[in-house]
Amino acid sequence: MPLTWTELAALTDFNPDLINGPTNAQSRLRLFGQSESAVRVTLYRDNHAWCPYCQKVWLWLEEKQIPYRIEKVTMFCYGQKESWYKRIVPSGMLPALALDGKIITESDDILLALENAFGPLEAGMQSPSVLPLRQLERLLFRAWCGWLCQPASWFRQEEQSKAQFVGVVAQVEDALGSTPGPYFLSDFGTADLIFTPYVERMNASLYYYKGYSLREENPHLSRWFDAMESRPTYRGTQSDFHTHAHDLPPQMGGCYENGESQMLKFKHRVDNGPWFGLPDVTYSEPESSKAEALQRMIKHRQNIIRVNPADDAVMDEALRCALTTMMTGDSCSPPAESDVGLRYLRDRINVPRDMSIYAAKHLRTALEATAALVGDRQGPPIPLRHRRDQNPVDFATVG
Ligand SMILES: N[C@@H](CCC(=O)N[C@@H](CS)C(=O)NCC(=O)O)C(=O)O
Repeated sequence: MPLTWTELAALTDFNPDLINGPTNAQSRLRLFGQSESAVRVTLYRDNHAWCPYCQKVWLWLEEKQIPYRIEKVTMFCYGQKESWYKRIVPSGMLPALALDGKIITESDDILLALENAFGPLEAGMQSPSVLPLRQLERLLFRAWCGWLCQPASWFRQEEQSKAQFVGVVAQVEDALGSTPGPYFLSDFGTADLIFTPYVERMNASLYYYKGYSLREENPHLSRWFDAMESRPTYRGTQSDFHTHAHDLPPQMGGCYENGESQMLKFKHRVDNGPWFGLPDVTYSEPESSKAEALQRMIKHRQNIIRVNPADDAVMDEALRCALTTMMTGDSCSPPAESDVGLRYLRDRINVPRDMSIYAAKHLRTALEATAALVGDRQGPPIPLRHRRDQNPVDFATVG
């Protein structure tokens, strides 16, 4: 028998301090122990924490502990841009930053303005040591796009695109290997932030679409990822393989599978589990991760059940079954036919928007184990050209 919602609620006391605690995607105001009158900055970033340029600015503010507000905006690929945002930024592009009331767009210009106002994060954007690394990051980005986002054709073969990318990765390895520590320069700083968003997305997408494990095949990058994961700031913004594998196609205009056996194996694992042990995270799991997943499901359960393709009463019971399994370890048979609804939800958990990486692994695992008790049907496929299945208006009533 599944636990009731009241019984489940008694199993979690997860209640993070969103204002002064560790970096958290749900925060709307960050004070770092200062008073609200100290706030000079508002960051406009995308609702789902998918936008890589937003992640760069977000990390900078968190690392420098600058008090700021967060306003979340819809991206074109999953919904309609808010009219209040278009009045501030007519193109609708993200991120944007208000600094002392002045709006700045373009992530690099935002970082420069923040450096002017608050000082750089170690070596800054224009530093002679950072400039060549910024160029290397763009080179890596272009080589990644050339491999991931273009179909193989008579003039552009998969092997060539891969070789080009691996060649630039070798330059990144050299850059990382030339410093004694794990970071791009002797200390963590701006250069690491510049690489973070896309290297995270490369790690996920190349694993899923190409069967190539960036983090496991490159020792210096592996050490860099581990060092990044030692930082609570990065942990708070970090996504998982499942989220990126499915948020990137509409943002990038398509991601192309190579169909190789390794790729098919990796893809199957990202979609169906086991999620523990994937090279999207290596730090030790925090004790609170199951309680976190449970708290997030309890908070949003009404909307989660309403938008699910399964009947509301069926999904209510099925979800309680999965959560009961996650918290107690006991298996709980959900209603017949609930496999589709459970897998629909499994596929729409977003990291870090909804919860942190380990919380999501527990929840996906429990949803899959519970679904498997009643069937092997998958949920409706995740769209590739848009993600309007993730339109935030469906969750607008809960803060
Ligand atoms: N060069 C810009 C690029 C920003 C950019 O491409 N932002 C995308 C999201 S990642 C965007 O806002 N697209 C509009 C939308 O998707 O709604 C920067 O560095 O800020």
